Amino acid sequence: MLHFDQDTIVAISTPPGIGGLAVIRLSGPLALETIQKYFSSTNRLKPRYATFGKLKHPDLSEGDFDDCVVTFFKGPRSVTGEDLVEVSIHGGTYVQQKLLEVLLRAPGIRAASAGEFTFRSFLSGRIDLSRAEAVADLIHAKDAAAHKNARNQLQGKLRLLVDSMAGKLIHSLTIIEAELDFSDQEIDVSPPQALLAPLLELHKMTEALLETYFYGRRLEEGIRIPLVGAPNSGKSSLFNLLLGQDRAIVTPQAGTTRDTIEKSIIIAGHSVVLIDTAGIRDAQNEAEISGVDRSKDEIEHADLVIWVQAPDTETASPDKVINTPQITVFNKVDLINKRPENKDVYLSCSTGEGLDSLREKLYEQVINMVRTGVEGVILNSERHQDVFIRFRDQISACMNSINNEVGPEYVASDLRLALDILGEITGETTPDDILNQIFSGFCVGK
Ligand SMILES: Nc1nc2c(ncn2[C@@H]2O[C@H](COP(=O)(O)OP(=O)(O)OP(=O)(O)O)[C@@H](O)[C@H]2O)c(=O)[nH]1
Ligand SMILES: [Mg+2]
Repeated sequence: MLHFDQDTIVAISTPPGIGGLAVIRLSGPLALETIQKYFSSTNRLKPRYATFGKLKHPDLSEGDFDDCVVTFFKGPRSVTGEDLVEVSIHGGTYVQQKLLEVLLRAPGIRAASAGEFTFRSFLSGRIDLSRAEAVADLIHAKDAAAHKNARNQLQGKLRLLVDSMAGKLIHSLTIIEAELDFSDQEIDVSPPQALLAPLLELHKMTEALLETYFYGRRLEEGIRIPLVGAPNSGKSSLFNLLLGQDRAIVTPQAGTTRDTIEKSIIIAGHSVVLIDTAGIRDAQNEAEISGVDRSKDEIEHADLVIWVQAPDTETASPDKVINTPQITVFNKVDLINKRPENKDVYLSCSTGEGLDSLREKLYEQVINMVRTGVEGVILNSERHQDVFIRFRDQISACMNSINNEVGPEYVASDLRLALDILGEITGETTPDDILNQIFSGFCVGK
């Protein structure tokens, strides 16, 4: 639970466990005073200077318990907007715990909640909500594409886009309010119909933005590519080859794979989830029936399906026609002389023939899925999607009001509501419970 208070908070800001160095951060009015009780150095702590010294612990007979480097940032010129102290110490669990223990004993100091440092940055106006969320995305980014998207958002691209959309709404609002103010006077004001064109433009822009969400989710979760086909066609053999490790069990017996197995690889800078599945056939026993159901489920949720066929097996197909892009792979070409026509890739898992061609096709398909976004913005969070859906609907409501020639005061109130919805992206109008939910999703120390 996040607190709206002025307490000084402390937390370890590096992942738990033994590392090279650990950073412990203190933020709040007592940060400097508190660290000075336990830090000794020949140099004075100056803002924005790193100072080498020793840490003292009142309970330890040896006095010093670690060397450290302390950096002090005087508020408001710090990331939290408050006095902030960062202590770099050796990354051993004992050393970290000892320092934390002694700091938490100091009066007026409490342990930070998850995301509380970033929350304070937000409260002090150092970053808006969309940038705070990008911090979490950046930490979790698994590949170059997700990292680039998080960086764009962190650098404020979403904020800029929202500001420009809000600017357009405010312009419309000014026109309507002028009409309200001067409607009883002989002054020429624009009719509300003049607002339809800019509102339609905003509507289209929002639609385009919402269309990026599908790709944005793939950036977060990875592009899902199951290998499907009849039992024994060589799905698990291919899965292992693409991963470069013997992850799935391969045997000559049809029906070897029962449960789905997932593993991520990077293709064209994107995280791709490869899924080995049970061979599709009219299964007899319960375990295999469940396995086949799971295979069909994977086909439903796939972004791209690799269909594996082989000369010594039946050709499996799903119960219904699927619209998902597919690559048909004809495997075990080492066993035959004459190849069937119209397959995308002719492969032999035994000799490796055709593997490069399959890799090229996978690369092309992944590149095909890449979207550039609107002004560099790709929506990747459900919260943002929800806000923009409500925003789009509110813009429609504004246009309807104008078309139905309701009074300008109603149009103005519709426009204000749209503006409020947009403010939820940057945090200006975001309810407290949503803020809590967002920041508590961070780790402690961030
Ligand atoms: N000759 C030849 N044999 C292959 C090739 N690829 C796979 N096999 C063999 O075919 C058999 C089945 O391979 P798997 O990879 O287990 O097939 P699967 O599609 O995963 O089978 P299920 O899990 O039962 O659905 C094994 O004996 C493999 O060694 C190939 O390219 N050439
Ligand atoms: Mg298998």
